[in-house]
Amino acid sequence: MEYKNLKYEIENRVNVISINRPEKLNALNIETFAEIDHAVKSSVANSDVRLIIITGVGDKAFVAGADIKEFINFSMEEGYELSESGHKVLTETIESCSKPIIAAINGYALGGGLEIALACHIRVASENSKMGLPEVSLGVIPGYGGTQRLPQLIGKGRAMDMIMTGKMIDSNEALAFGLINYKTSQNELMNFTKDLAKKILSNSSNALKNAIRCVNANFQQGVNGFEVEINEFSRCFETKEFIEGTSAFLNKRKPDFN
Ligand code: CO8
Repeated sequence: MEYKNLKYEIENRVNVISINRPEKLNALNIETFAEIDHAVKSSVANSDVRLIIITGVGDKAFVAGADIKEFINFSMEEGYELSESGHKVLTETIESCSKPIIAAINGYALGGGLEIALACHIRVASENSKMGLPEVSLGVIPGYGGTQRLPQLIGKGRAMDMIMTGKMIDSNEALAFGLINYKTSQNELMNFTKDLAKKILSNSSNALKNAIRCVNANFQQGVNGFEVEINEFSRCFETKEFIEGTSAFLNKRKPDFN
């Protein structure tokens, strides 16, 4: 499919999805959001892809939030629908994705933009990045999971502070908080993220998929993550990748999981 607001590139089994509305600081309109959903699902279905990187086009913004112009006249019902459909994409398509997803944050990650990054499995940010949930300054609250995922990552007190002040934090503070996993220079962001992808992809895709499911289970209400782990652990046995990984170890060679 041709995307209007995304760049979609596959190289070395890594799919880079770049949100491409730089003149609007990559603000997420409904069309762009639907394209991200489609692009990630296509990559999951594509056996040539083993890992996904989401980033923004330009050197200023990852995503500066949901497109404010689009929801300015919304009714309560429309707001509910927007938030509910957004939750579905972030939870089912991104957070629960069976292939690793890394957010390469290259500038402003605000509101819905930070919420996309929070749903990804790992976050790398360039030193010029600014992250925040400024929704209360607009008279709304984070509507794409920010009130839930931010405290899960950085703790309740810090999340309350960020959400109530609406302030932006820089990549140093984000790193200290554990909001991002790695900080790089602006120039090195994509190379660093691709190197990280390479490292992850030297491991078994099947094991990665099972591990993602187990970690996510820890945050799902009513789900016993330990039981999920027992099941997912046992599912690894008798797979080709388990045989490859263990026999490579015993034969003192690197496993080939491609
Ligand atoms: N929506 C729409 N347009 C945007 C947005 C946005 N979020 N962010 C930037 N733009 C546009 C600007 O309007 C401007 O367009 P134009 O040139 O046509 O006037 C262009 O991008 C460039 O922006 P600026 O001129 O403002 O650039 P600056 O460098 O001066 O400032 C900022 C950069 C500080 C990032 C500034 O643009 C800003 O504050 N943007 C808004 C940030 C924000 O509040 N984001 C949160 C939005 S709300 C949200 O994400 C809710 C998510 C939950 C969804 C569920 C809702 C129910």
